[in-house]
Amino acid sequence: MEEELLFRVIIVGDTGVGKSCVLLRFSENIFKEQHNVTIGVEFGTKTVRINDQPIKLQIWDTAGQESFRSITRSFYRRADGVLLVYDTTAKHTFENCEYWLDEIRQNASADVVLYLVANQVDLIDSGEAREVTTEEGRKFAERHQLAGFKETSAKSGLNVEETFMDFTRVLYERWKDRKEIEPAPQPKIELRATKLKKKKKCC
Ligand SMILES: Nc1nc2c(ncn2[C@@H]2O[C@H](COP(=O)(O)OP(=O)(O)OP(=O)(O)O)[C@@H](O)[C@H]2O)c(=O)[nH]1
Ligand SMILES: [Mg+2]
Repeated sequence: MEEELLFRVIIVGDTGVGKSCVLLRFSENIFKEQHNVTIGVEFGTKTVRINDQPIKLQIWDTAGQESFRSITRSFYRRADGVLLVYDTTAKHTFENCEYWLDEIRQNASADVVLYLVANQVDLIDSGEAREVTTEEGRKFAERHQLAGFKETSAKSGLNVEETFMDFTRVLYERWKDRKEIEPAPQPKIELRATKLKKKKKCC
């Protein structure tokens, strides 16, 4: 039985884009219609398997509201990955992704894995205007060399599981690559002072 790995993931993006709903859909497979503004940071976990390897995801769902930015900043440092979310039907939330990337780059570790999510795509099917095209999202992810991009709906569940699985796979591959590069710990060699015997003087 493989030992469980732990990856820390943080979800960021503007208020109302659906960060908490995406997490709730993934962790409990439910959807809430009302917007319960996240205060500070909330927390969820789920264990998944990649190639038979159990991986526990510790997921920090942050508040998009500006007044909580300093709390969010304190969570970047220990994150292995960041899920950056915008709302496909609200252009300003996509434009603000530049701001969120700056925040991440200034506060997270240099090798943090970034994944872009365009949420609320179900609204387009029910008649709401799309304000960000799939191509715009994809190009943004490419330009900034993000690990991946998906369009999701926390309401219908579209692509939510797939997003987390794909994201976890990237985190796992990176962990494996690193393990191979890092030299195996060397056995400790104890150095003991040994008394040198004085050579007998020759006659
Ligand atoms: N139709 C639709 N509505 C969604 C979707 N995701 C979230 N919502 C709605 O959008 C509103 C905001 O969702 P939240 O998940 O609370 O947003 P948030 O990003 O966590 O917001 P903050 O906690 O304030 O940062 C709620 O009314 C949700 O029901 C989705 O995929 N489709
Ligand atoms: Mg929230």
